[in-house]
Amino acid sequence: MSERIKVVVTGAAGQIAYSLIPRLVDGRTFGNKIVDLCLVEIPQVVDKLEGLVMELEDSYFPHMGNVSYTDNFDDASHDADWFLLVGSIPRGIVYEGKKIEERSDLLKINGGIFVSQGESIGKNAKVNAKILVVGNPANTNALIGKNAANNDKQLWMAMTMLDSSRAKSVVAKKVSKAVKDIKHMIIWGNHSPTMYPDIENAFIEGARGADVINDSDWVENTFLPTVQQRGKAVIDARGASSATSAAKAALDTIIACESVTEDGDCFSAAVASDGSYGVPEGLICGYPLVALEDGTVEIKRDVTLSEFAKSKFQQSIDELISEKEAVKNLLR
Ligand code: NAX
Repeated sequence: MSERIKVVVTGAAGQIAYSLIPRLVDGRTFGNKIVDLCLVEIPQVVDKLEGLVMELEDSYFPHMGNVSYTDNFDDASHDADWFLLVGSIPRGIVYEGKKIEERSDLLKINGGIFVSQGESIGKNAKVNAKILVVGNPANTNALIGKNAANNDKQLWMAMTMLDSSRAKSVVAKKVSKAVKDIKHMIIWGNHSPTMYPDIENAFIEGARGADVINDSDWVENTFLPTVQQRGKAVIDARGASSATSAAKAALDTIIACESVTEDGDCFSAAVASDGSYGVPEGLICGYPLVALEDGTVEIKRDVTLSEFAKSKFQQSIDELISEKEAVKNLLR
């Protein structure tokens, strides 16, 4: 009999989830495992999920197990293996009579959500559960959730895979190669415009980016701002934020965690710092990661950063420190 896995998705009626959820049960992301889905939404929209469940049933997914939906995250969290925490309140909406424009307001509102979700995960989920926070501000939401969960065996991540895929695409175009030829693309720091996509340590057909791309003006004035501002560019062009690419990045993060990382390669996500690369312990920071044979995920510690890279990375670390300060009342 095939192994079963339980996956909880929040924000299940949102646009990322619509692209993400069917692909969780398509037999690719989790291989042969039977995937039980538990979809979570806020009470105001939870009933809409009936329609999504109907579509999933109508789609002929042989690997789909039980599908349920709820507005009660605590109930949903029991014995779950994976959590995709996509749900959050976006910037620009009116919340309790106030238009949410400032990152600090966003941090506080969403932070509150992640305290209760973290507590439920720590108490109810599988001991080795993996949690991927997509909802922004993703790193600090993950910091709050992990802190509330207080369960060090569970792996809390914030998504930076989309930034890494964007960076690979920009480099591939620059050197006229395919995206599959660009590997080891590390996103250091925060999932925000301060992130540092590390072109110097990327591999372009096996050669170091620093040796292939000898154009510091292009790196500083084209590559970095293009990747850092890509989310905004998509919003400007599409009139809505990235959805299908964000869903693909979440799936790629799961696949990267579920399969042993190829020798010499790494993948990108933000995890709790253990002090590696001088980042204050506990901050959820974008790092190079490797997935090991025993199913655990570790920070890759042998990457050398140039002085230029260190100064860019530091700006992002400083931002993470100030975000932590802004939510300190939500940390135990
Ligand atoms: P949508 O507004 O389409 O969907 C979000 C859904 O979350 C809504 O249906 C809402 O009702 C639900 N929700 C809110 N609070 C919830 C809660 N407490 N429990 C369960 N559900 C809840 O947004 P969408 O475009 O799907 O984006 C979702 C999040 O991803 C946003 O915060 C967005 O900023 C973030 N993104 C993160 C990215 C990353 O790389 N880390 C990239 C894409 C995206 O911008």
